[in-house]
Amino acid sequence: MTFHILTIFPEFFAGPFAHGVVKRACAAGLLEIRIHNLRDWTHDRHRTVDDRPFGGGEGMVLKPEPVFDAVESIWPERGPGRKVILLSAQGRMFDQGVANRLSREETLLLICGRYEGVDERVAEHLADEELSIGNYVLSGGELAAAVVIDTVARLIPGVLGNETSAAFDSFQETGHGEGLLDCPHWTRPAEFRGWKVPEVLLNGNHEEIRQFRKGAAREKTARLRPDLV
Ligand code: 9D3
Repeated sequence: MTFHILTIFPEFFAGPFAHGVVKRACAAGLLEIRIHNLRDWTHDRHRTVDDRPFGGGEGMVLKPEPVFDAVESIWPERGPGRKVILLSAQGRMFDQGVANRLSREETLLLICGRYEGVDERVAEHLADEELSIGNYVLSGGELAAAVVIDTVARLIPGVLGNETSAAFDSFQETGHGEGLLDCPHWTRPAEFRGWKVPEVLLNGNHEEIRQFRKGAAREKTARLRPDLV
């Protein structure tokens, strides 16, 4: 699977993709990430990508011309398996279900919004979809692009060494079903600063352990994420 990223901060992505699963997926040839500097599609001396909003108001708006020119030069032809996604605070919410759907695409081009926003003609006439990663204010779409790529990369067959892992739909597959949060985990030492690991996890009775984990997952979900029960 290939991701293109269109951004005014190409150097931002040196960090997020240089570790762990994403780095290994790229090294294995299962994932390709190509970063494009939006300013490469400007023509003036100052490489201008923004302008003042029509109608007045605070802040600047990303101009449409460099964005359209960039997408049309990266992809002279559009078509199935080539999806353009605008990352913006106004987008539809990204979640595990959206990630599963995107993981079935061949190639995605992520446009990172900046400033007060992006000229609406990009959302209306260039992007296939507009996505937000949550109800909070970021400074731009770069962090969101890294989140989307990290989440989708894990679902590409072979990336986690598990061909069937892309099949699930719930936001976390726990094996407990029910769409619960994962159960809590403990490791050694069995006692740390006086806090003991639940005895049942040490007794080797796998049916009892399974029951305990299911109950613990239910309890924690009800307490921290009542919206999921
Ligand atoms: C006065 C309204 N503005 C807030 C100061 C709106 C606004 C403009 C630009 C809010 C955020 C941004 C920049 N954010 C993104 O480009 C963005 C984003 C986000 O802010 N939250 C969640 N997901 C995303 S994806 C891109």
